Amino acid sequence: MVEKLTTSERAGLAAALPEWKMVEGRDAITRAFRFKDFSEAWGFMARVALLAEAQDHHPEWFNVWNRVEITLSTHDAAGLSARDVRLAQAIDKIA
Ligand code: HBI
Repeated sequence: MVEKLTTSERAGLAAALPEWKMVEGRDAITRAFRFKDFSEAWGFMARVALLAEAQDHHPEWFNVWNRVEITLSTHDAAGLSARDVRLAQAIDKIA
């Protein structure tokens, strides 16, 4: 069982992940990305997919042409965990 983030860990989220927002009504974080075109968006998604697979932690995502929206939550924890923070930070490096 994966542990959810503690209250004090959550207090540091805005500083650690300034581009990510809490999803309303859900213990999850989300970020929207916009690229030049579909090819760039898909290239980004391919890189995130490999990263996610390597971390055994997978995003919920949505793509239309040059837009990609990613939502992260840990199903095994029924909420946000350190795994989400780790993946979000790695995604930020790719973007
Ligand atoms: N991805 N976002 C997310 N949350 C999980 O709990 C999760 C996952 N990918 C794989 C995974 N868990 C495995 O540990 C198994 O539970 C399938």
